[in-house]
Amino acid sequence: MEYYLGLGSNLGQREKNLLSALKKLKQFRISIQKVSSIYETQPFGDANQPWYMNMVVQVKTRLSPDQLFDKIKKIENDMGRTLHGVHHPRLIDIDILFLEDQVIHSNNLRIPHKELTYRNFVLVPLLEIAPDLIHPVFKEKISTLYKKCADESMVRKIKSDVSL
Ligand code: PH2
Ligand code: MG
Ligand code: MG
Repeated sequence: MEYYLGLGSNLGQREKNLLSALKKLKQFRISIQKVSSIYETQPFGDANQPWYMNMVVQVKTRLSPDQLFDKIKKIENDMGRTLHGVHHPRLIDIDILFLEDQVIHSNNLRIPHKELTYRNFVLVPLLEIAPDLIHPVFKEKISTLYKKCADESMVRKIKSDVSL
Protein backbone atom coordinates (compact mmCIF):
# COMPACT_ATOMS: atom_id res chain seq x y z
CA MET A 1 0.00 0.00 0.00
CA GLU A 2 1.12 3.49 -0.77
CA TYR A 3 1.08 6.13 1.93
CA TYR A 4 2.18 9.74 2.19
CA LEU A 5 3.71 10.75 5.51
CA GLY A 6 4.50 14.21 6.85
CA LEU A 7 7.54 14.60 9.09
CA GLY A 8 8.35 17.52 11.36
CA SER A 9 10.90 18.48 14.01
CA ASN A 10 11.39 21.67 15.96
CA LEU A 11 13.78 20.64 18.71
CA GLY A 12 17.44 19.61 18.70
CA GLN A 13 19.16 18.93 15.40
CA ARG A 14 16.05 19.21 13.31
CA GLU A 15 17.39 18.08 9.95
CA LYS A 16 19.20 15.14 11.50
CA ASN A 17 16.02 14.13 13.32
CA LEU A 18 14.12 13.96 10.03
CA LEU A 19 16.83 11.81 8.48
CA SER A 20 17.00 9.44 11.46
CA ALA A 21 13.24 9.02 11.27
CA LEU A 22 13.57 8.01 7.62
CA LYS A 23 16.23 5.49 8.58
CA LYS A 24 13.99 4.03 11.25
CA LEU A 25 11.09 3.74 8.84
CA LYS A 26 13.37 1.75 6.55
CA GLN A 27 14.36 -0.50 9.45
CA PHE A 28 10.69 -1.43 9.77
CA ARG A 29 10.84 -2.39 6.09
CA ILE A 30 8.77 0.57 5.10
CA SER A 31 10.11 1.38 1.68
CA ILE A 32 10.65 5.04 0.89
CA GLN A 33 9.71 5.82 -2.69
CA LYS A 34 9.82 9.59 -2.95
CA VAL A 35 11.12 12.33 -0.69
CA SER A 36 10.49 16.05 -0.83
CA SER A 37 13.08 18.66 -0.05
CA ILE A 38 13.52 19.70 3.54
CA TYR A 39 11.82 23.00 4.38
CA GLU A 40 12.19 25.34 7.29
CA THR A 41 8.74 26.44 8.32
CA GLN A 42 7.11 28.98 10.56
CA PRO A 43 5.19 27.31 13.40
CA PHE A 44 1.57 26.89 12.48
CA GLY A 45 -0.94 27.35 15.28
CA ASP A 46 0.87 28.26 18.48
CA ALA A 47 3.43 30.83 17.30
CA ASN A 48 5.35 30.67 20.54
CA GLN A 49 7.57 27.72 19.67
CA PRO A 50 10.70 27.15 17.57
CA TRP A 51 10.53 26.99 13.78
CA TYR A 52 10.22 23.55 12.24
CA MET A 53 11.93 21.50 9.61
CA ASN A 54 9.31 19.64 7.58
CA MET A 55 9.25 17.21 4.70
CA VAL A 56 6.90 14.66 3.16
CA VAL A 57 7.62 11.21 1.81
CA GLN A 58 5.79 8.59 -0.21
CA VAL A 59 6.25 5.11 1.20
CA LYS A 60 5.24 1.58 0.28
CA THR A 61 4.46 -1.05 2.86
CA ARG A 62 2.14 -3.96 3.52
CA LEU A 63 1.33 -2.56 6.94
CA SER A 64 -2.28 -1.67 7.62
CA PRO A 65 -2.97 1.88 8.84
CA ASP A 66 -3.14 0.68 12.47
CA GLN A 67 0.08 -1.28 12.13
CA LEU A 68 1.82 1.66 10.49
CA PHE A 69 0.53 4.01 13.19
CA ASP A 70 1.96 1.63 15.77
CA LYS A 71 5.41 1.69 14.15
CA ILE A 72 5.27 5.47 13.91
CA LYS A 73 4.55 5.77 17.64
CA LYS A 74 7.48 3.44 18.33
CA ILE A 75 9.79 5.61 16.25
CA GLU A 76 8.56 8.82 17.93
CA ASN A 77 9.03 7.34 21.39
CA ASP A 78 12.37 5.80 20.48
CA MET A 79 13.60 9.18 19.36
CA GLY A 80 12.76 10.63 22.71
CA ARG A 81 9.45 12.28 22.11
CA THR A 82 7.72 12.31 25.46
CA LEU A 83 5.02 14.93 25.12
CA HIS A 84 2.15 14.19 22.83
CA GLY A 85 0.14 17.37 23.22
CA VAL A 86 -1.13 18.86 20.00
CA HIS A 87 1.17 21.87 19.81
CA HIS A 88 4.13 20.93 21.94
CA PRO A 89 7.59 21.34 20.44
CA ARG A 90 8.83 17.97 19.31
CA LEU A 91 11.98 16.12 18.30
CA ILE A 92 9.99 14.25 15.73
CA ASP A 93 6.39 14.09 14.61
CA ILE A 94 5.29 11.70 11.90
CA ASP A 95 1.77 12.03 10.55
CA ILE A 96 -0.04 9.80 8.09
CA LEU A 97 -1.35 12.15 5.39
CA PHE A 98 -2.85 9.83 2.78
CA LEU A 99 -3.39 6.16 2.07
CA GLU A 100 -4.15 5.99 -1.63
CA ASP A 101 -7.75 7.11 -2.13
CA GLN A 102 -8.99 5.74 1.18
CA VAL A 103 -10.97 7.66 3.77
CA ILE A 104 -10.60 6.28 7.28
CA HIS A 105 -12.14 7.51 10.51
CA SER A 106 -11.37 5.41 13.54
CA ASN A 107 -10.62 6.15 17.18
CA ASN A 108 -6.97 7.00 16.76
CA LEU A 109 -6.71 7.49 13.03
CA ARG A 110 -8.08 9.87 10.53
CA ILE A 111 -6.92 9.60 6.95
CA PRO A 112 -6.53 11.90 5.04
CA HIS A 113 -5.01 13.97 7.82
CA LYS A 114 -7.67 16.39 8.92
CA GLU A 115 -5.68 19.60 8.75
CA LEU A 116 -3.39 19.13 5.82
CA THR A 117 -5.38 21.37 3.49
CA TYR A 118 -4.87 24.39 5.77
CA ARG A 119 -1.14 24.03 6.13
CA ASN A 120 1.61 25.35 3.87
CA PHE A 121 4.16 23.23 5.69
CA VAL A 122 2.44 20.11 4.35
CA LEU A 123 1.09 21.40 1.02
CA VAL A 124 4.35 22.91 -0.23
CA PRO A 125 6.43 19.72 0.13
CA LEU A 126 3.50 17.65 -1.18
CA LEU A 127 3.25 19.91 -4.21
CA GLU A 128 6.83 18.98 -4.97
CA ILE A 129 6.33 15.19 -5.06
CA ALA A 130 2.60 14.78 -5.70
CA PRO A 131 1.02 17.84 -7.38
CA ASP A 132 -1.61 15.70 -9.13
CA LEU A 133 -2.58 13.57 -6.17
CA ILE A 134 -6.32 13.89 -5.66
CA HIS A 135 -7.62 14.42 -2.14
CA PRO A 136 -10.27 11.72 -1.76
CA VAL A 137 -12.59 13.90 0.32
CA PHE A 138 -12.32 17.23 -1.49
CA LYS A 139 -11.78 15.57 -4.89
CA GLU A 140 -9.18 18.13 -5.82
CA LYS A 141 -5.53 17.96 -6.71
CA ILE A 142 -2.85 19.06 -4.28
CA SER A 143 -1.95 21.87 -6.67
CA THR A 144 -5.53 23.19 -6.52
CA LEU A 145 -5.75 22.82 -2.76
CA TYR A 146 -2.52 24.76 -2.43
CA LYS A 147 -3.84 27.60 -4.59
CA LYS A 148 -6.93 27.78 -2.41
CA CYS A 149 -5.06 27.56 0.88
CA ALA A 150 -5.22 30.78 2.89
CA ASP A 151 -2.24 29.98 5.10
CA GLU A 152 0.32 32.78 4.95
CA SER A 153 2.96 31.23 7.14
CA MET A 154 6.46 31.02 5.74
CA VAL A 155 7.99 27.93 4.20
CA ARG A 156 11.46 27.97 2.69
CA LYS A 157 13.43 25.24 1.04
CA ILE A 158 16.59 24.36 2.95
CA LYS A 159 17.80 21.23 1.25
CA SER A 160 16.86 19.48 -1.97
CA ASP A 161 18.07 16.08 -3.19
CA VAL A 162 17.77 14.44 0.17
CA SER A 163 19.56 11.12 -0.21
CA LEU A 164 18.24 8.04 1.49
N1 PH2 B 1 3.09 20.62 13.53
C1 PH2 B 1 2.13 20.90 14.38
C2 PH2 B 1 1.74 22.27 14.71
N2 PH2 B 1 2.39 23.27 13.96
N3 PH2 B 1 3.94 23.97 12.36
C3 PH2 B 1 4.89 23.68 11.45
N4 PH2 B 1 5.46 24.66 10.75
N5 PH2 B 1 5.27 22.39 11.20
C4 PH2 B 1 4.72 21.34 11.88
O1 PH2 B 1 5.10 20.16 11.63
C5 PH2 B 1 3.72 21.62 12.84
C6 PH2 B 1 3.35 22.97 13.06
C7 PH2 B 1 1.40 19.83 15.05
O2 PH2 B 1 1.77 18.58 14.66
MG1 MG C 1 1.57 16.87 13.28
MG1 MG D 1 1.48 13.62 14.99
